[in-house]
Amino acid sequence: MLGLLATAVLLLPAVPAAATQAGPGHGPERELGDVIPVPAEVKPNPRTSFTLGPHTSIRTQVGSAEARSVGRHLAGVLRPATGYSLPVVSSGRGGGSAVSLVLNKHEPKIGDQGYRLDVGRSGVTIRARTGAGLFAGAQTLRQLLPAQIEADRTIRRAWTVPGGTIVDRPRFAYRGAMLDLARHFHEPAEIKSYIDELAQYKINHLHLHLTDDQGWRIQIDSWPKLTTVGGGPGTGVDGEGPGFLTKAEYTDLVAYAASRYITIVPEIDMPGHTNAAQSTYAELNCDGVAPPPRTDIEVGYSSLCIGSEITYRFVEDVIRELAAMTPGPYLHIGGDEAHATTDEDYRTFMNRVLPLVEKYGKRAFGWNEVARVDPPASVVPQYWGTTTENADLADAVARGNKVIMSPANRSYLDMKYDANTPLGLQWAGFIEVRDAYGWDPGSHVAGVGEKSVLGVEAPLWSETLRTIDDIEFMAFPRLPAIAELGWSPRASHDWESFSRRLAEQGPRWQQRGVDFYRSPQIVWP
Ligand code: TNX
Repeated sequence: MLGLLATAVLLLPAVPAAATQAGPGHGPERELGDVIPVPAEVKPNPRTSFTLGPHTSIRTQVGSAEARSVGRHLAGVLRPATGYSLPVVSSGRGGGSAVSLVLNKHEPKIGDQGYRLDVGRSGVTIRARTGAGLFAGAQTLRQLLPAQIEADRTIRRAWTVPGGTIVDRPRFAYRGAMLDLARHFHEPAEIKSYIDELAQYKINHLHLHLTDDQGWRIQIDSWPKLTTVGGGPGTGVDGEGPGFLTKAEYTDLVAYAASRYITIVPEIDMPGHTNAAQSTYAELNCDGVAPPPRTDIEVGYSSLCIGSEITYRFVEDVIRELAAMTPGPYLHIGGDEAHATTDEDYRTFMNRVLPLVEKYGKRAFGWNEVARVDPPASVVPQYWGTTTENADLADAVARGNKVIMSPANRSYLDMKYDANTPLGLQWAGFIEVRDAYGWDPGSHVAGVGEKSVLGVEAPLWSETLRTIDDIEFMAFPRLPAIAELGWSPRASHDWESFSRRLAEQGPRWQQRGVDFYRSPQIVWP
């Protein structure tokens, strides 16, 4: 009997029926639209699925450098997994199996950042009005391919994309993430690997918190000791290592991010959170005495000297140099937790500094406290509160300001998941993935409606974080939740659907070596 059974097993086809049904990945066959963020419109057509093969090429429009660079990026991520050569060729050269990238200024229904993706039997065509749109479509395509595509070429898989059409565009123009280099410096290579992850979820801004009480992490030529001292040894929390970005490193990061359609938003926090600068340059203090450097995690004790002209020379020098190396439109001036600055001084300071940002061609971001000074409508307050009412913010919106939503009890990636999370803080509460997903940026704060929201952001403060593994463990799986709130239409909001699609990201992170928290709220494959 036993022997017979064994024979029967041996006679079974090499690929068991169950596996055929299950398709290439784990679990059920991927459907068109099973990606994060979920696309705006999905029309599946099960009869036209496309399989990438050894003769597939990536075809880009003749003469379009943008389409070509997106094509090269796509080939770069798909070649190592498939082992296929996937040559990037100009359209018009031959027919056959292809992924085609087409720029068309008049493509309907997709806006400036969206795309249309058609999957037919002989290929995939991505159409967009801009390079950003093509890039977004390419990220969708990556997620529609089986998870193994990014790592394992020893297992033979069918690199199949489900058939049909996606028409997709973002709900909000700004989808951001933030890294805090001031509390612990993160190396350029770590920032780049985070950028690579962000891009896959259609995050298009990376805010860098470059200065704080502990450290100063960006080279400023006119005040060189900011980095040689303020970015020197022992300036991380608890006296950890040195670190700062040279101008060359910053410029290289800006370019790296831009090649993934991500804009860098640099922040210099002021008039509080300035101990690193004030302990380095005595003249930045009202009494002319430099305070000792600090690497504890207290907040709200430092303030630039509001009545002193040197303060504004310093601030203008920093803004001028930073603006000159920042091609993006935004420059963040902090403004949070200025508890050591009187309300009147805070107003005086902002009224002098906000015009400086404009003078150097940038639009100012500030933490939501900046709304208290009735800033011009061009200023963008970033909401980090934990309540759903904030009169100053609502008033700013009534005056015409646009805002960024990053409520600390929902989108702060440095909050612990639960009481057992080894890293992170908990002042805004625990944030499980369902909490991160379960809010609506377009109606979260009373009086701040959809039209006043420029976008969302997921900040990650680094008091307790050192390595890229630490960053990843806190960001995943919550970052994709914030990314979906920023991109996908409000009507698509659905925990069951999101959590199922999120589960599918687990094997992908594993294969890319990305650390993540195995939230018990998700049924991981
Ligand atoms: C509050 S959020 C801060 C930061 C801290 C963070 C820790 C904000 C604008 N200020 O200085 O790093 O909490 O979660």
